[in-house]
Amino acid sequence: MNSEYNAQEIEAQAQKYWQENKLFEAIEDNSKEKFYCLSMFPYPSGRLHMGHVRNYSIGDVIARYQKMQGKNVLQPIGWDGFGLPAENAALKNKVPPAKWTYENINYMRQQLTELGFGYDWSRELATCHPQYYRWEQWLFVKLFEKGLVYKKNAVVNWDPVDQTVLANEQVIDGRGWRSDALIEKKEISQWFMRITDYADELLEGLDKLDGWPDAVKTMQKNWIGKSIGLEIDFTRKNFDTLSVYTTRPDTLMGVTYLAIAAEHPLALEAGKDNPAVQAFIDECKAMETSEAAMETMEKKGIDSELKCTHPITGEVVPIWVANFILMGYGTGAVMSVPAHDERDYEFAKKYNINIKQVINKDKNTNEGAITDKGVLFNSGQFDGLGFDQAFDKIAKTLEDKNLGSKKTNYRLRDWGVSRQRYWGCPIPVINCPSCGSVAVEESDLPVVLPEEVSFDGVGSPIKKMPEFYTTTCPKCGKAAQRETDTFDTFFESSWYFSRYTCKDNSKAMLDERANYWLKGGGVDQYIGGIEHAILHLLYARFFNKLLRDEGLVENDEPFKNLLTQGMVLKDGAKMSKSKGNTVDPQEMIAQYGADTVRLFILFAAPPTQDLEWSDSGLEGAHRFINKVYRLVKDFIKDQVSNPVGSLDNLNEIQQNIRFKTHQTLKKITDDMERRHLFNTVIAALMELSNTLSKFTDTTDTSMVVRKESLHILLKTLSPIAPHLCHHLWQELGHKTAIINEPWPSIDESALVQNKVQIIVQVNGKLRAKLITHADTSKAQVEAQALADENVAKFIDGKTVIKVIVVPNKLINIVVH
Ligand code: ANZ
Ligand code: ZN
Repeated sequence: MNSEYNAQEIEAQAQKYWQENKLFEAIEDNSKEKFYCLSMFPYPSGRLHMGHVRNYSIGDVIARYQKMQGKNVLQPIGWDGFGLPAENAALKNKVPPAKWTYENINYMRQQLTELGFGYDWSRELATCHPQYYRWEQWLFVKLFEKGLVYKKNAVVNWDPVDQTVLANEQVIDGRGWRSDALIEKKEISQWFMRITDYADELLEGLDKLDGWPDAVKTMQKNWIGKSIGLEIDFTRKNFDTLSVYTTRPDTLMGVTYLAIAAEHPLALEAGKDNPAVQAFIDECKAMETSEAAMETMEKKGIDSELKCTHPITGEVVPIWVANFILMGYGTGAVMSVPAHDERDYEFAKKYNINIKQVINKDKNTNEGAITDKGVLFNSGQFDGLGFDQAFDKIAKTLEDKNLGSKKTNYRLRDWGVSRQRYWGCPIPVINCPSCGSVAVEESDLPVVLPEEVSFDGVGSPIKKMPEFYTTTCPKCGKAAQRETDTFDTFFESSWYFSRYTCKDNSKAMLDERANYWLKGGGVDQYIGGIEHAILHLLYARFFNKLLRDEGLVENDEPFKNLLTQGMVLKDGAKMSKSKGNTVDPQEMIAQYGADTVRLFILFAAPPTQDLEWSDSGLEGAHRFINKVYRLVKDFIKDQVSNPVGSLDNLNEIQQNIRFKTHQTLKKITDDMERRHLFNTVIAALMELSNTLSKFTDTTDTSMVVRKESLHILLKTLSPIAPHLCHHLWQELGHKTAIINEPWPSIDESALVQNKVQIIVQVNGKLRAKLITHADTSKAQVEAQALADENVAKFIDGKTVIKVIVVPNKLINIVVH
């Protein structure tokens, strides 16, 4: 028997045992409650980083804990295989992206194994395998038939020197990453998915996601950005109209100008006869169009000299062209109310446009726009109304004149899924000169991405491979070309969690097993980074609804509970390669063992908060692991034979040990289950082991007490430090694996501290024995005695004359 803790040996043995006994292979079983525990799958970048270790340690503790609760647990893992880094690495190292990716997967799989994560490896998948992506091509074809995908022009980054489209990451300060050329905006035809058809359901579904952090739900809500307003027509000459979208129709009587986007048809029309307007439009074209940039840039505009008529007052209103109006939102035109909107105020001040206040009489526009809602004035027939009344009455008035109607708008746009990259899933479409875009026939799927390619970084190799793209049209049979764009890699990560349930199915995308694992609200626990709060989680929710409407799954939502873990910091900054402050998990595992690394990372902070890396913290974790090891080894040394004895007659010290043990168990069960506070679980177990290390008594009864406590310590520590606990459990002589043990149950009677036995007499004769706290009050002891069944029998129908209490010893009830 080794007397020194040897992490390498213990961990290799435990991992071998789990693997040989297939302890984490999940099988569908309707007689058991299922628990699907999922951590966001990694991008195979080459090596695990500490953020991964944290994410996967949290997931593993939850999965192992739920298994000990008797649930049928599924914890799968796989690889988010496609993506740009593989292309960059290919260029640098002269290996095809596929080869690089598969090599990384092999290395990282070994790392995950060494960390002891309880994955069902039989379900491992990589999204860059044709057996995976064929099914998203299949789904795309279905959606194509349903009209849920369509083609539209969209802007891309165009490198005029390399003659290629660049990803946003490849544009650095406005220049191409390789060519250093000034990047141009270019419009090309791309594929979109109608996520906006699901905007309302995606929004309303958030209310039912009780297991999600509020912050994430708020971010999604804002991203969807539902707003209810009016579309109002301002008439122009020849009965033409200019429609605006507003959420504040109550300010209609304060409109002093209209503002339209530079791309608005009316602006283009004005530009034809007005060179100054045209020059302004050209200037706007060169600008960045992201919403964030729109917020911060200087507000500029020009009077188009066109006019229109106010729908209520009939007054003439000037039309301006402005750089902060988005063509893609509402109608691309805004009724401007400088008195009540900050942007309009800034603009009106700059260009000397009239400001007319119509809300909140008691406030003054000298200091800026008055944006809060209030009572109308200066508004003719609408004076005195509040926001809701004014909204309704103005809507009604305009509807009657046929000059307006209620309208709901969303900030959410349809999802552009085309990428002009190589290392992605080919979009299964054939472009025919006569038939247009035709979906690839189901029987011809998958469209396989060639993996043996020479990669020079200038554009996608498949765009230069006639052997890939020349084909015939499935409709008319004429020569045609395959689509050479690939899907946005968010496509793959939007449904991988459902494919884990049946990844061996070569006949269908999903089968009944998906419903088994996803029933009751989807994945039971999803764990990942907050950086995925919006896009990944929204796309996954969207895909789940597409799959549901295709009849492939029953649940409405994919993730029932979501935990977003905090970042891993070093010296206060996020650990990252670019900052050069990373700690390599591999080195730490080699030095201390996986259990120490897991324990440290779970102990250093609650899962949802940021964690500061600390070498001394890691050493502290290591000392604790060693301490538990020694505790158990010392117990084994003290154990002559299998300790037998009862837990009924304990002395005070023994009682205290049991009290501490069960009190700890009670606390950590709650912290594990409800709050996921693994750091306080570990703190409580450290305290318990301190108590136990001082209790070295070797009497039979004490050995029984020690054994019970050690069992509880090992079982509850096992989700966190699984190798150590697996090893020590077997050292204690068990033939079973600790991971198959049920979570220990709390003995409430052990939680009664300082127990004393009190003799209850009636007229001097023994009638009962009570167990109570040593410090129980006289009145309470008396009440407890009188409530005893046997005592009641002897005082029934008699009068109690006197009750004598000898504290902690005796109570005598005198009756006659
Ligand atoms: C008049 C008004 C008065 C407005 C007022 C606000 C305050 P959400 O909630 O995001 O839907 N707007 C409409 N279309 C726009 C576009 N294409 N580009 C820029 N701004 C646009 O915001 C709706 C409000 O944003 C609308 O209500 C409109 O300005 C502006 F005191 O109309 B409002
Ligand atoms: Zn054709």
